[in-house]
Amino acid sequence: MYSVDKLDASSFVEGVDRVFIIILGFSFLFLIVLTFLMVWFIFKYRKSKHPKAVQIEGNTKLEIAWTGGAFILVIALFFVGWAGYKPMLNVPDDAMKITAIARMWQFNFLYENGKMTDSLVIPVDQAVELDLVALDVIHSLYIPAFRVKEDMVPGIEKNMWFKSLREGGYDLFCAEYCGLEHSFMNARVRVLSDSAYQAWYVDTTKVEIPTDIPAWQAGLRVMQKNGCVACHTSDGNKLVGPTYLGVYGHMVEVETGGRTRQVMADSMYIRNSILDPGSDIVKGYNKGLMLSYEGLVSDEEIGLIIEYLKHLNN
Ligand code: HEC
Ligand SMILES: [Cu+2]
Repeated sequence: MYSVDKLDASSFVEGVDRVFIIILGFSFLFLIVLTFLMVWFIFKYRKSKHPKAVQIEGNTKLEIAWTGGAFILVIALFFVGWAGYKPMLNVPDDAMKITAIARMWQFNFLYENGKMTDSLVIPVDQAVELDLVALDVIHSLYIPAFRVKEDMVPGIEKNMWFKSLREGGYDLFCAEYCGLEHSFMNARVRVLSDSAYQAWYVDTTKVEIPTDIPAWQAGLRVMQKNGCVACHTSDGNKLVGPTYLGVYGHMVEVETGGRTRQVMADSMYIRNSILDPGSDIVKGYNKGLMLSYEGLVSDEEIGLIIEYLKHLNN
């Protein structure tokens, strides 16, 4: 079923929208008043009525009025904005903790019971605190429907919190340009009823891999889910990383601890490339771009990835 996301789904919506609407209102007001004055002055002081230019020296009262007026307006707007912003700074004590992990170009969410997902699943009416971890470069976690956005900076501990008031699905974006596939770095927020959330949370079985499709297709699914396809193609083109085409079962030139050597790309090598990508660096590529998938991709899933790589060579 097709439905458009609702755009007001957290307790911050009111405070943020209020200041937005007020500023927008003043912007329109000034647009109309200034445009009117401009047109009116053009008409009033046109050349045929005033052939000789006159120097006007200024008007102290007027200047005090608009300086003072603008000052009061801006300070008032500050306090309206502050009222909307302040609740975001105070994380409630009963907030549920989830760790958000960003890497080029994917989000993952780690729950307190060890569950890991690529969409953020939370219960409705419950304060949620996200610990923000960036593994490689600066990202930014943005959920428009919740009116929250916070940068994720490698090496700096940051957090954010929110409380969703409405069940449903919402978009989550990376809002900081973080490289080639930045525009595809997004995820979904799923807000569930309390009981649905509890049922989901206690189910710690690994994400089901469909068994009714060939292993190589399941392997491709695993790679799509983990964002591998952002850096690797299957058609022979270089992206951030080498193509998967023709890798399996062939010799690869890699740099291991500063020494160049040839290795056979067998199952061991593929497994090692996924769990410890920094040990063998494929010649012509940079170290440190691909991060370890230890804990994210299971042995079984690596098996399926290998089936896919084998399949590519047939
Ligand atoms: C941010 C980009 C990026 C992502 C995401 C990424 N990789 Fe890589 N990958 C690279 C780069 C760069 C290299 C080459 C340097 C190296 O060997 O570490 C590489 C190397 C590899 C190799 C060795 C290829 C060869 O030609 O010898 C394999 C296999 C591999 N990646 C699999 C994966 C899998 C599976 C995933 C997802 C679970 C993945 N990669 C996600 C960038 C990425
Ligand atoms: Cu990003």
